[in-house]
Amino acid sequence: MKRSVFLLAAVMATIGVFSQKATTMREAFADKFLIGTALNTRQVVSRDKALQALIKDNFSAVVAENCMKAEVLQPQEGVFNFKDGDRLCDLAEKNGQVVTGHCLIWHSQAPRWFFTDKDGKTVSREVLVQRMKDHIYKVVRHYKGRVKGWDVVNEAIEGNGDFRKSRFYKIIGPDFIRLAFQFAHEADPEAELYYNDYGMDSPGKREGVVRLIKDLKAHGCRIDAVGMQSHVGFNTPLDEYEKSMDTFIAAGVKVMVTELDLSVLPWPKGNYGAAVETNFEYQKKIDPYKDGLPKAKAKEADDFYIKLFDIYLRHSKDLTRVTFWGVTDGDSWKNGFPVRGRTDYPLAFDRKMKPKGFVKTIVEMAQSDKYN
Ligand code: 9MR
Repeated sequence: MKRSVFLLAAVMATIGVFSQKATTMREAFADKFLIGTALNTRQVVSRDKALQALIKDNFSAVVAENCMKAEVLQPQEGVFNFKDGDRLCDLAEKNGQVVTGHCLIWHSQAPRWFFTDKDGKTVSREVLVQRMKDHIYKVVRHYKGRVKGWDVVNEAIEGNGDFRKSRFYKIIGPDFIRLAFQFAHEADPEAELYYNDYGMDSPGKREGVVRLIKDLKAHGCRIDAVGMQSHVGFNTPLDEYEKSMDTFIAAGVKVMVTELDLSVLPWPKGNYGAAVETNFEYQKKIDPYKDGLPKAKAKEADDFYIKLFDIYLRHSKDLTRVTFWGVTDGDSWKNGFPVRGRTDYPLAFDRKMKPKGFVKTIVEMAQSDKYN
């Protein structure tokens, strides 16, 4: 009798009944960091069961690709449109996923009215500070308890470390950043607050961001994490990228990878405005994988992603989230930027919703003793 129980247990263990091996990113990274995706509204409301299962099974966190930006949330002064953001939160709550708010203050996709009065003249510092405050208060309070943390300010620093000369900067001065963090904290003292930017592998940007972290902390502002967007390419220097991650952590914040994607396409040089439409040869050269990604390129992308996740897993004590900027390749903004109408392959799932080769590898890596 005992022998047959033992045999049964051995058989069950062999077929995996007792084994705890995770098969999805969500399970595999559960005790490491949140693993997220950006969702557009079409995906949020989609009735495609396979897509909904993919979103739920693979990701523990979501962020709105566009519908929580100021232009959408407050298209006219005092007129708020929370519908799509609310739907994203509904889905996340149904799926047990953490929501990040993206983003409160950004020079791009800020509504025009923010900066001008009724006669079209540029507003004063006082007016813009008040508008910023009203926007942040209203939005952060609306999502209180539903959004874990906010990208408070997005992309305010140039590659050389200087402040971007945005309209917020020009009208208010560099303290617009501090004020935004202060207002967000007043509106929801529980919410985590992040500074988010791209091109974080550049030494100049790294130094500028560290100066900003120190300034915010010196003024008693809450800042929980720096978001490294991570729109990377094969030529992104990973040593510099990792150095930035280490430097931000040493400055006393957590880090998050907030908008991960890997473009496999050549970055066009010069202005392709008209040439793209008119010169077939030229267009072909910068859109080489329209009919599919050659195996060697797919392997190069897999290897690059594996190197990235090696960095992420080695930093999992201080890295709280890794979010892909989209679900499947077909939905990525990269197909339209910096040239419209190309075919890129930047994400974890292909156009048929199949996981890329690297996904299996990083799921295994997450569970290996190497990163414990
Ligand atoms: O992916 C977003 C795309 O659909 C929008 O058209 C674009 C508008 O500027 O914003 C994209 O998302 C950006 C994000 O909000 C901030 N970092 C850069 C992202 C890619 O441009």
